[in-house]
Amino acid sequence: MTTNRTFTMIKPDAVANGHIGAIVDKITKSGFKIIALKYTSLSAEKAGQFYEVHKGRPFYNALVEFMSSGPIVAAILEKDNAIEDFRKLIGATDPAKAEEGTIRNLFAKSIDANAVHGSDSDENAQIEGNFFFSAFEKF
Ligand code: DGI
Repeated sequence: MTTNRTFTMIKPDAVANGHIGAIVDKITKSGFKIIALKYTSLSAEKAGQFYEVHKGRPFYNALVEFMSSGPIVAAILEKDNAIEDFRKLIGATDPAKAEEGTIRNLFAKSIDANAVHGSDSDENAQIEGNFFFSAFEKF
């Protein structure tokens, strides 16, 4: 099923560095509508579940530790072609390779702490949105 929604997190590095406002501004100015938004945090257990697909990869433990190191912002966003357009807006996983003007180019320092998450498929956007938000929180 194709949807026009994606899921994002502003990761602990970007929250700690005071970039929530600038990132949300960039997201909304790029045409994404905020459907749900939450300031929260992940326990190591929850972070491990969220990134279960990467279990066994060399960076998995560091990723789980980083993602549970401080508060995050979770959000569901809506726009035509949301998945692809949002991946373009955030830029490459490694900020050193992210195009100029992308969120990771502007706000991320390293591949480990890369400022934002963006779903990579409609199916994962649904799963990830449901991980953080109950049905009555999503309009
Ligand atoms: O969808 P992305 O966040 O761009 O990338 P992903 O879903 O493949 O990986 C999830 C996160 O895991 C990514 O944002 C940062 C981390 N990661 C992915 N590949 C590597 C990595 N971290 C390190 N140190 N090295 C990697 O190759």
